[in-house]
Amino acid sequence: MKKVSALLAVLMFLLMLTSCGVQKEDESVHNAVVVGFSQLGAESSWRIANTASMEEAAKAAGFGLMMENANQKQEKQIDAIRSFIAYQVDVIVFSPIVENGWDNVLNEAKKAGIPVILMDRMIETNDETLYTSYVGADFYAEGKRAGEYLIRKANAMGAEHMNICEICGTADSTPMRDRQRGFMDVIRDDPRFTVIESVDGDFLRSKGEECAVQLLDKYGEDEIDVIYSHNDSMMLGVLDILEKRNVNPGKDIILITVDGEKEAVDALKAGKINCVVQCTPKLGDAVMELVRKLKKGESITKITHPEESAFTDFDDLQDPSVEGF
Ligand code: GZL
Repeated sequence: MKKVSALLAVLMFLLMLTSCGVQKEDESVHNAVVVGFSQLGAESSWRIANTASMEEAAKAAGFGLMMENANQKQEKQIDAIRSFIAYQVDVIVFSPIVENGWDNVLNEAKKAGIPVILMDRMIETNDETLYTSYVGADFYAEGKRAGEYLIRKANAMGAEHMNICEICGTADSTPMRDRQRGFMDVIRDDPRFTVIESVDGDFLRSKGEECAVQLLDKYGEDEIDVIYSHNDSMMLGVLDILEKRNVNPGKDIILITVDGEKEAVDALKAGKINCVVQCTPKLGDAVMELVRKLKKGESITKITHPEESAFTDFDDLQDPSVEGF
């Protein structure tokens, strides 16, 4: 009899262990957070660094990351968001390639009860409830920094007049619209400055080269005093062409760019670029912190801008803090 009761006790103990085990496993599965992430493409070093930041932050947070790369196509981003809804991810994060055309798919996410975080770029909508939060730069402030640098540089040079060529990022994207608006708002009332042309470089180095050829062929290097590029990739394409044509970059033509990738900051240190406005790609930690708060039912801020500044040829460029990403 004693053997039977001992056997029953062992069986009960094993059953208890396995049931706890199953429950623990259920809990761990149930609590696994899955983030659906639609990345717009791989057009620049900034974008590559941004993707890495998201992957590293998700891993560090212990979150699953379903990432879809849209290769610069809005329709692929919309398809990706629909697949995240079907999969019933916990949170959707995406960097909208352009500002318009998102209301329908974001209404589908809203109906599915899935919160949406905009990372890097903003959308244009009349319904602010379509997204829970935005994490990304204040591009208008970045554009203003570029304009403020140019005024300081013109003052230092005693320039009477400067012709400016602007090389723009992806049309209708937030960084393109606001980097242009901020820059123009600063220089507009200063009679020393004339923007002789704005061209579309789509944030691509190859198109930056094409724009430089087009502008130099049209105006000649003597007619162009300043080139303002909405990102480093396009500016590095401009540098390639200026050097091929024996135009002294940073001297014959003032070069102002945005992002802060290492190759551009190194060109600043070499005197080939005059101003690099910072735009950090490292947004992953901020995004995943918002995801963590959302999952715990905590309230989150609607807008998060990272701290940013600018490196210029007025700075001590030997300072170790002057470095690119
Ligand atoms: C800015 C980001 C822009 C970068 C470009 O936050 O959206 O897109 O400035 C990138 O380099 O292509």
